[in-house]
Amino acid sequence: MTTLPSDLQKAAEFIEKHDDFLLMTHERPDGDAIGSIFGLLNLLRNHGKSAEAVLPDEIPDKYLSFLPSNYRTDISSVEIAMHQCCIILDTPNRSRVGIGPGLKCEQIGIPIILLDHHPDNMRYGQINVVQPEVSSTAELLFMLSKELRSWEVTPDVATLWMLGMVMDTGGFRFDNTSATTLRHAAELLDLKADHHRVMLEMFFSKSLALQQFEAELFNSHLRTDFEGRFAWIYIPETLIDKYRIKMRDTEGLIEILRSIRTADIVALIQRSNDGYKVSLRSKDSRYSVGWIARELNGGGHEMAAGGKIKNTNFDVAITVLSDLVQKVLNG
Ligand SMILES: [Mn+2]
Repeated sequence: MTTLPSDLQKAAEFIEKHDDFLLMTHERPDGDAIGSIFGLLNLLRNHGKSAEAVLPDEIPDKYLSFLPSNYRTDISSVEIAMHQCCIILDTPNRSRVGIGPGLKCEQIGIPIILLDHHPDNMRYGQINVVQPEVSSTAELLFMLSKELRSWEVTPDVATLWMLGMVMDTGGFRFDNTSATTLRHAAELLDLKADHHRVMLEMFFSKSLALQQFEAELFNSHLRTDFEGRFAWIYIPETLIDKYRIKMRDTEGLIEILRSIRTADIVALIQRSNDGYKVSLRSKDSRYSVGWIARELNGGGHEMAAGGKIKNTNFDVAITVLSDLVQKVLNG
């Protein structure tokens, strides 16, 4: 009996047969995006393939020591066309691809391979490896590397994928941490991933200004509703200015909010051009923040998602959000 190759095997076969890759991920890249793209970049280059990564958005400070010196921050459609194919990582739909201003994902005229773990992935590639049961795209790439026969995963690659797994699982605390995730993490340690460095840089390297910003934010701006079941913070721009914080360096804030015992749903709200950007987390699979995010023209996972309220009136925006939250909490 012959079994059909899986999408992962198809992707591996495609990669083995091609020589020139362009790598992309989502805008405002997080730890999984960064670990995934640079781990794969190094893996491809280590095996004699030519590969480039493009990340137009600025990268949070805590990741800077993990970056290779040579990656692109912009690209033109002519330069895209010079590559054989494009691998897009951790990005559920075309509009979230970090391709830079003035270019659209639809203009990528070369074959696209998608590797992602978002359940709402739109499968906009020629080969779509979408596995929502996998903790992170970094873990999925490690699984891909096992399909690439005799391709060695070097310590630098293992460290970057460990970084992606650690950040998307919140240091193996979130419910996307399966027995398989931990086995894969153990295998990465066997491959000499620098776990200690990842943990030090991710969780024990906060700037004093950021710590003080967080303290004031939680003291003065934390609100709770519905008997504490909904905890939320609006981050005032004045506070960001006071502590000279860059918003891209506040990735872990929402996890502090999620650690409040009574909260089933938490939200972090920021002003954006035409309204408010909302990041959402749930602590219980009965309460889907994925649904709320989709109602707010966004998306993500069921327990971690984000959307946007297109109204510049703060009170109106908060009412829109809390009405949706109330619906979810009341089942
Ligand atoms: Mn991810």
